[in-house]
Amino acid sequence: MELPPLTLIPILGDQLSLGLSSLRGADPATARLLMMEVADETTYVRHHKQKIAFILSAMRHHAALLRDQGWTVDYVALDDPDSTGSFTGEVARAVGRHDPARIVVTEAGEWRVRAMLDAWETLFGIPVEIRSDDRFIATHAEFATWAEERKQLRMEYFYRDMRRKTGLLMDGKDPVGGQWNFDHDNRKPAKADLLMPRPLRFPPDAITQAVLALVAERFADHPGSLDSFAWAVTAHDAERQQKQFLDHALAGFGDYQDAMLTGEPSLWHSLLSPYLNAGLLDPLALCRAVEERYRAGKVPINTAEGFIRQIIGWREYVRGIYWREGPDYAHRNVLDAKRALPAFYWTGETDMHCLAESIGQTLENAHAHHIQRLMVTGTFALLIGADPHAVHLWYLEIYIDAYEWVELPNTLGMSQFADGGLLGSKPYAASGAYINKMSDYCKSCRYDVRQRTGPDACPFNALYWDFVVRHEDTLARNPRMAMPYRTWAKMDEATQSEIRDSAKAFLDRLDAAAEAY
Ligand code: FAD
Ligand code: DLZ
Ligand code: SF4
Repeated sequence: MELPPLTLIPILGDQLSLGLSSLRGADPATARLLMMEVADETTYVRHHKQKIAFILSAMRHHAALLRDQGWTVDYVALDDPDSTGSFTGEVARAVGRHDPARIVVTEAGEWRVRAMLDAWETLFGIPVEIRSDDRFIATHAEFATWAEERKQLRMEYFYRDMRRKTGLLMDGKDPVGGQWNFDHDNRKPAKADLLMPRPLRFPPDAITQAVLALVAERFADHPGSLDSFAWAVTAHDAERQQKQFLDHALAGFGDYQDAMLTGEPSLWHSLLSPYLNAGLLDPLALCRAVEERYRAGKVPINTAEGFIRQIIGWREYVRGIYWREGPDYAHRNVLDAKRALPAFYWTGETDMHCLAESIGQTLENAHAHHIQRLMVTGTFALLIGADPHAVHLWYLEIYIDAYEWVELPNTLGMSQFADGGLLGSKPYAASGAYINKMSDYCKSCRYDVRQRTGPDACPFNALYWDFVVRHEDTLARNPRMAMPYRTWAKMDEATQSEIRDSAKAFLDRLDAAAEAY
């Protein structure tokens, strides 16, 4: 009897969802699933050790789950002596093993990998069906249509369309609470107390322990520590953390979204980004659970709206921008910034307490919350004129949730303004006053946040003004920058020179340290 033709279904490391589009309609009897731990993916940037460990362990657990559900999975381990080390090489070997009639795959999350998938049909001489990734709410076509109609691509208007599309927090055609956005209620500093929410920690099981040993041995020269690894690596445990967040942290999320505290890495944040991005959690289901809490009177509107906006607004919007702008987006540099990123980004060893705290925690956990990424490490890199591509590579390698579709627009666009304002209407440049307002960092810093110049002055202060003046040609016409330029013009010349000299002295010290490194 003739055997029915096989379908080969490669599943990438950020496609760990049982409802993945490539699996839909497939017959377990005639489908061969292919999961590949490959050297190319583990080294295309120097990923934080915990990022590699998380993805490999989650892949191994997901393969076991798929097998339990009746699928046949070919699993290529990283230390397989026959491995070619690349997605394309491993698909080629699988085609050789199974002689499939066709390949079905869900689209990749990066231009780099998309180019590989696009080449397979010609390379293997069989039909390759690339399905859209419907774990996202907006399709590429929807985003393109929305963007085409506009001069400025502001997230807020896109977000309103996503509210209408999903029906989340809607009363008929109107937003619940009578307004779309409650962001102005979300700006409170926090105080540490014993009742603060804590994320769950998941002790490594045998599979994770084997992966941790592999990563420790093979990626010893990658940044970060494995010591505190306690991430969930299954959908089941990710759902437990989701529930922990909904029960204990969500209520404070809105109020304290921008707060930062020494020794408190997670505050009221969800820590769900690694699971959402790898496919262990469903973003829409999470938003519906948040809405349910709001409708049941358990959380205030500013919290529910603020959280849902991050997911169906920002997360979807940055993905839309990534695919719309194309692979060249990674090389934009409107401010012509060229400085090397300081070595302390990989060690946390700096006397600036805000940076030491944000980077130290990143090296320990492969995670930092949004305002640390944006207003501490991001703003500092912006102010010193760090090369935005180098900044992008740092964020891509160092965070457990980093894939280019989400990381690049956040870094290059939102944080470094290297796209000239496609994502943000003005650069996220700020003096030390912002960090002082939103955190307790300055209280235990060797620098004085109130001083603008001199050896004890907070470096952010002079650097801020130096940035403003350096980019006058590009930024002075921006109405949202009018205030700083007016303030600068009102300063007397002696003050202006003192500030610029102070910034120059700091930047010279940075450059000297970079040369010595
Ligand atoms: P929470 O504060 O609990 O927020 C809930 C969820 O909202 C997040 O899990 C995330 O899925 C979503 N979200 C919030 N803000 C954003 C945003 N700006 N863009 C996209 N999704 C958002 N997020 C990533 O997932 N991967 C990245 O590589 C990444 N790189 C970033 C780089 C920079 C320079 C900046 C400023 C932000 C970056 N973000 C990135 C966005 C954000 O910082 C993280 O999503 C968030 O800190 C993850 O922690 P959490 O799950 O506790 O988030
Ligand atoms: C990030 C990553 C790493 C470190 N390793 C693997 C791997 O070994 N196998 C795999 O399938 N995926 C890995 N990934 C995630 C991929 O890089 C990701 O799927 C692509 O970047 C597409 O978004
Ligand atoms: Fe950071 Fe300046 Fe505050 Fe020190 S004083 S923690 S460098 S903002």
